Amino acid sequence: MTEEQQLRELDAKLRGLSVEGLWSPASAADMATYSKDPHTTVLPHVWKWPALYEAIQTVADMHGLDGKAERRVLRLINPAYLNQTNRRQRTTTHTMLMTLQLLKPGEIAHDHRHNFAAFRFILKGQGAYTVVEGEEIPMAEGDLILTPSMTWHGHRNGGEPVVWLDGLDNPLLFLLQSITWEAYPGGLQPVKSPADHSAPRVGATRPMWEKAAERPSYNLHYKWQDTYDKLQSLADGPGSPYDGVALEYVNPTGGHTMPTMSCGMQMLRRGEVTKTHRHNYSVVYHAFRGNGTTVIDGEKFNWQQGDCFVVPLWAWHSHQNRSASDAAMLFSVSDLPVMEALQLLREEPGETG
Ligand code: GTQ
Ligand code: FE2
Repeated sequence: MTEEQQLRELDAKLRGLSVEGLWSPASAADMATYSKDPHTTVLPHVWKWPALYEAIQTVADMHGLDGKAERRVLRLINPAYLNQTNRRQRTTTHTMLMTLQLLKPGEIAHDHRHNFAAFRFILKGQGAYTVVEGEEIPMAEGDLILTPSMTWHGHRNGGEPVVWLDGLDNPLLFLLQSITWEAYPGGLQPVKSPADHSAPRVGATRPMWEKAAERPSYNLHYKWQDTYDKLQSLADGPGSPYDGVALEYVNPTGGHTMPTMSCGMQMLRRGEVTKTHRHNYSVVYHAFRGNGTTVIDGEKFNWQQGDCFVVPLWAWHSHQNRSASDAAMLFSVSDLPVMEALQLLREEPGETG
């Protein structure tokens, strides 16, 4: 027997013992792909708004929500993951899933809760609201509404067709093999007495008889007007060299939006071109206002209002507002908090910047 044959025989025997030698050709080939830079399977991609909007309207015209699906949702699938046979791996990035959702007048998307966290960024329409843990939150254009892990939530519409973007961390929870989901018994949770739920929780008062542990440590509703005013107040300053006037939606303790996802809104002033950098978290953007170009690893990706696009982790990137007269606004979500919590966060400036 040759040495090679002996090794293969040993490999087969070891396999029977549920072990594997690092000398196997497969192991060696895998080791050879390691380098000082991370490798990602996430691809850069732009989803154009007109096609997305037409698709969600077409399905809304075809049938109501009842019995067809839990939510009327269009999943944005990264081209790299279109052929994944497991539905849970057909996602926008390896950690995040973005979906476009439409709720018609009179429709109810029943209450449920899950341990994957989600948010809604409202794009179009008035008169719908999301109920989160008994709080009725009106959905208005440009608002961000959070449904943190395990919060009961559902959507109801008493107005026009309303369209929003959902962001979810369930690809990450899939990887951790920890996804849970449950329907609210009876379908609809009771709504608490009307109150201004959008009031800032920091410095706000609370009934003393509520146990401290029952008080949510998050803000559920970020109104567009507040975000816009803050952007305007910073418009004449230097901003960030890589992102322009960029805001993070912070939780009341000053931390990231949620433990697994950081949401942001950045303004690129007219003609603004940012410097190039890269980091080991991925970002999904939505062009809320304006037109621009994002250069990702040397390739130009043009975006118009309504488009969504992905900047994969460790890809060099810079943004440009193509308008000489109007500001561009980019809504974004990233998995930065995950990398930070694991003490794996890395960022590098580009050569020119
Ligand atoms: O609106 O609660 O896109 O539970 C995926 C799962 C939206 C939602 C999605 C969900 C929701
Ligand atoms: Fe949900």
